[in-house]
Amino acid sequence: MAAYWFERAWIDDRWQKGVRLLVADGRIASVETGVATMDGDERHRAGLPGLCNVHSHGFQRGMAGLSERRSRPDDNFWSWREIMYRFLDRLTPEDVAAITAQAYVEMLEGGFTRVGEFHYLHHDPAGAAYADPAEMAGAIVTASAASGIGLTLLPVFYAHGNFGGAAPSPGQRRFLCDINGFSRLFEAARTKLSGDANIGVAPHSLRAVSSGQLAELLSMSPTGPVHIHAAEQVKEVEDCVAWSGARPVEWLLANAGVDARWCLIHSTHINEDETAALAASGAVAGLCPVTEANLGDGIFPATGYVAAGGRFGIGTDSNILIDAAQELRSLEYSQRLSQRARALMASEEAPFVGANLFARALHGGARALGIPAGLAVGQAADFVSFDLDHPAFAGTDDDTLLDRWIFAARAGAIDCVWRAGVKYVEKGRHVDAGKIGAAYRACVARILA
Ligand code: NGQ
Ligand code: ZN
Repeated sequence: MAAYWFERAWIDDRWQKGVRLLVADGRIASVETGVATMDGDERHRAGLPGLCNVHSHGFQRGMAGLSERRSRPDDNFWSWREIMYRFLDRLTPEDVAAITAQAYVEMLEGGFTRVGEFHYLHHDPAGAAYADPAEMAGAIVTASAASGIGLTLLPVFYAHGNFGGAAPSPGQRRFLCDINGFSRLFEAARTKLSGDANIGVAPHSLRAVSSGQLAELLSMSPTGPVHIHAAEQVKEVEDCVAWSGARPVEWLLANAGVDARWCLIHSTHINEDETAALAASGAVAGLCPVTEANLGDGIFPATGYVAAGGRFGIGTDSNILIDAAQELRSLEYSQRLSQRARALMASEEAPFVGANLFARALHGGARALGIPAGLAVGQAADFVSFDLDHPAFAGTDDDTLLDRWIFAARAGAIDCVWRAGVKYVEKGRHVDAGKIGAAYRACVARILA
């Protein structure tokens, strides 16, 4: 049994003073508030639950910064995707494990304690299944174990190149399954999980999956999370309308039984009716503001969605830059830039933007990954401490603490990060950052040589 005492900790959606946590077997055994510290407690000044990263493609970390060069006058999401397909073309399971472990180290250092890995790079470079169909899923599990991060594995079903069952492109060959092949892959992946890892199903997008296949996938995983990319690009919305007469989120809400198990990744291009209906569905919008800016996707109507009662989680998606504070900051700034106003992701009852963003991402993220949220008895001991000596916290008070982290801290605000009761990050650095970083650098150097 380990004991931690915090001057203040984020319990039940607010800062509470004098918080003592007892941790046993990776879980929180007791939470006391308003208590004094005792001999033997490990003491910290501010503690908060780690966030869920609802959407990651781990391998894409290996190409971060390599697609920022203009190659044609109309560089866009689709030309970026070609670069991304060329990067993944020859990756081995060992490469995927090395790159993904680095991404997960950065996630822990950036305030995330669990990741939803939207995993679609399944097959060998020729597009043939490995002898173990879940070999690549095993690489993800290896990366999560090496870093310590919690894992929600989301094996992706991918069968078509566009709406209406269009043939896939050669660059997509490593992603493709039929339903039977996917069922074997899914079950083989499940057997690789341990601890509190869980699994969900991820139809890649309405571009890649037919409606019949979607129904089969849902029956394959009747209780876990369901994640799908939706309405990220305007062209995708137009193609969906041409195919079905409905927009992607509209189609899903009308035809797929979207409920609290679902996380609709991006949902960038939604009209007012879709905004209200998505909010009412109980599903989570999986927002990835840094990637969405990087790829030129557009701006999610977050203020209207939240006003309608909508839930969201945040994801690092392409892993171009991994940092929970940066995702939340980018979300607020996208709303400010488009509405030419300030302090938007807040309300009269919850006027501090940072606290409001954090609480919403905490709850929405946990729902999206199928786990309970926050620091409470029985839950995984996944928490973060701040270094209150960081200049951004000067003269801090509880109300503005999260605003200072999200808007003003650059780097260095996070001191320690515990995951399942193990301290993986100390003074802002992962305990195995040296070893995992060296393997990562060698891997990427080899790929780029
Ligand atoms: C992905 N990523 O699957 O990695 C996608 C691009 C697609 C993002 N959307 C490919 N950020 O959507 O077809
Ligand atoms: Zn994605």
